Amino acid sequence: MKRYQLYGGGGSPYSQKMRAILHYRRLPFDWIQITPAIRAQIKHDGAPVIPILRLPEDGSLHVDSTPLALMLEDRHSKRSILPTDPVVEYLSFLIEDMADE
Ligand SMILES: N[C@@H](CCC(=O)N[C@@H](CS)C(=O)NCC(=O)O)C(=O)O
Repeated sequence: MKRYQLYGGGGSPYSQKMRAILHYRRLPFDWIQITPAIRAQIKHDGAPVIPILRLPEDGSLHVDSTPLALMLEDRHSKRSILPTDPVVEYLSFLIEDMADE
């Protein structure tokens, strides 16, 4: 499998969230510490935030950790992070929504 690339910051909780998800899901990825020079090189249409995920197949760049996590759910079936019980899944989304911003 080709590798994802995750651009993020060591002190960025959203970056660490995505890093933890990729580790847990055992998806191959490269961690790239963001710097002003790297930030200037990578262009995308999303909000100017980290983390930024580069997809392996087309190099496209995507932001926003919760949609990124759900994108990974669509793309990979093993080691899902979504609870199987629908009630717990609802609570998980509720907590996620509350804590995200
Ligand atoms: N909703 C976004 C929030 C991302 C966010 O606010 N990231 C912060 C760092 S933790 C950021 O990039 N701030 C602007 C900056 O560092 O230039 C997500 O979940 O990824």
